[in-house]
Amino acid sequence: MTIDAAGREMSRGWSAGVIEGFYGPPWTKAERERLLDWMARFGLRTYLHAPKDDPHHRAVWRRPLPAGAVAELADLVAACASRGVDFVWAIHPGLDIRYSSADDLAALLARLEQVLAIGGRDFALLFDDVPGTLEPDDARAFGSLAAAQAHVANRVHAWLSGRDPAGRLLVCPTAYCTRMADAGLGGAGYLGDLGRLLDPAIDVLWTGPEIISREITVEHLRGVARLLGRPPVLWDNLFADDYDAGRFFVGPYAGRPAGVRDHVRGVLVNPNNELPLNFAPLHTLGRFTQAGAYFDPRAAYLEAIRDWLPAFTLLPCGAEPRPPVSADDLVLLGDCFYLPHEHGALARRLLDAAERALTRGGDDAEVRGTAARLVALTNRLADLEDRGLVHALARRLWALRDELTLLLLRLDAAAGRPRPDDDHLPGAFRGGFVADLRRLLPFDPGPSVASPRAFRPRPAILRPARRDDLAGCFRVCLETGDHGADGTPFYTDDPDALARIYVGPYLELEPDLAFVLEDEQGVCGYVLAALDSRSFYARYESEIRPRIAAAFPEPSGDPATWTRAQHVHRSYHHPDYHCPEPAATYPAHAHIDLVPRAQGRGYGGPMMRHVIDALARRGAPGVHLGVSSRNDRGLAFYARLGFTELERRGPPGDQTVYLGLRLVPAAPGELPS
Ligand code: GDL
Repeated sequence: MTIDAAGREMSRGWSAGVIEGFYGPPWTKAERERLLDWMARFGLRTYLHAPKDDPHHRAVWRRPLPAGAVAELADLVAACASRGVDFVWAIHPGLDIRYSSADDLAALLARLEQVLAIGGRDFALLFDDVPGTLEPDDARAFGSLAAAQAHVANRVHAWLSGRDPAGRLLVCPTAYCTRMADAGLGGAGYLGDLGRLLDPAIDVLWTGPEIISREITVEHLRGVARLLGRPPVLWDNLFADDYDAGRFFVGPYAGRPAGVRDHVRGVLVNPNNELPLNFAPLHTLGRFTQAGAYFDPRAAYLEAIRDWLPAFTLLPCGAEPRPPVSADDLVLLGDCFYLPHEHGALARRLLDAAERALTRGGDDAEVRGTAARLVALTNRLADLEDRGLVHALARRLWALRDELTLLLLRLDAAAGRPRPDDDHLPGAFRGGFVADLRRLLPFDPGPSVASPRAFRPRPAILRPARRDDLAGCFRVCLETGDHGADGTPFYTDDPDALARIYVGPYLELEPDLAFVLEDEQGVCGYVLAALDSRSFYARYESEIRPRIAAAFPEPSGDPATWTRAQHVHRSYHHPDYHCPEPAATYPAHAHIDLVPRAQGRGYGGPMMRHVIDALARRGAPGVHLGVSSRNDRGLAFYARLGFTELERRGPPGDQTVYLGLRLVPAAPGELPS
């Protein structure tokens, strides 16, 4: 593992941190200092300097750094050192290097010499976004791009080691994600050859299955490590926004289970071009590095937003006092600019409601309320004290406000109240050549993105849960969250609400008693258990509940107006740890959920028997579980497995029936319970 609980580096790995590796204006000195302050605060301790559009990094890499640039870099090296952040200096020679040229190698080393002289120790050679083929003289000398790049990198590394044995070198390959490798970029066998030829002490950067990877799994990283002969250092573009001028990303570091940390030599994120918008992404990355076995991105996001709130202080302007920006406002806004492949829960809910209102008519009060609140918020945000933040947000908020205003006008028109003051004028609104091209080229991502895995029908298998099953199990919990039916429509404001108590704690505290059912589409069920309910609840109380209660405040106001998620949030604050009597006889408990496609196929019985066997093997004398008194099928199912009723709780007609099963024969003379 390369990142320990305090986010520090271990072995020769790289601690988590930031790559300034995007296209667009490089950050200024002041912005970098702010970044480093945040990094030190969040426990992120590597800064990789690789601004694509700094000419000294890429376009004119052969020329010696001018004195002004050296002085700026020296300040940056010192700024990193004063905050305990490792400075890594990158050069990007790949656009026109001749790999066999002694002059080009000398030019590279001369640059490194300049950076060593001002205190730099760690370096990166970047070959991303460069031609995947060789010029004829290099092809003759090396035969393959991999051999050519390995030659240069190994020479640089050997030279560096001679200067400072502790200095480290990172290389970014030309095929730096699975999609590029699969497309044959760099030639057949490029990555395998590079992994074989590169000195084992050189680390390799990798962006995941894609350039912008929605998910990076442990399984994926295992494959990459096999190919490269070493675990990669993630160059994570999750928050990069240089490729889309209309967006930015302030959602949480997500789609990477905590277990990923054990399969990389470092996690570096290449974030939003606009430095002020990186607070929450980096805050959550810090939490990811420090989390235990399970990381809850939404909770980390809510915490980051609360910490970010002071940056949203309004200027004291105007006669009327204006309401301050609240954490709820900021969550709503952040949900509209969440992650590349995912809207935040509130934005998704607004979109769903808008679609319903526009296509089916009916009650549009919720849409109007949320849209109007966002429009008012975008107006208020022009008056922040932090002008850098205003300027970073301005153009995207303008676009958001325009579209929301159009939405409100369309709803008015649908309700028979067309408004003459619509200023969405063709040519000005959504105009321009690029917009016309977009209209000409409707873009359908198609099945390869929507369902990347080819359909291979096979029966589901039951296997021990792994750390990276968390997201799949959370999905199962949601899809069975409405008394066994799909709860998705009822938990749009917080889809993870139920799983945070019914799944997360079991995977975290009782991983050996957690089993998942997996079919060709992924996790489709689970059975989870606790060996000793009282000690399980005690650990939940001390290790987990404080975390989730802090992230999700107790809802206030009339409970009749709460969403279902809010009722669940209340239970974070008022837990029910009931254990049916005789508790000593039935100390274990278990529960099972199967999504509809896995129901009625005979999986439930074997799954329950499996967990019962596991509990018995670990010495549990008995197990209990709760079933709704209205769930006749469930009651019959457990009766067939040998469970008997222990007690009932709750109002008549809607009771929880507690059932128990003895796992060891009663000792002679013991009274039957
Ligand atoms: C890339 C570039 C990076 C850019 C990012 C997002 C790598 C290794 N290189 O391909 O500079 O910011 O995509 O557009 O990711």
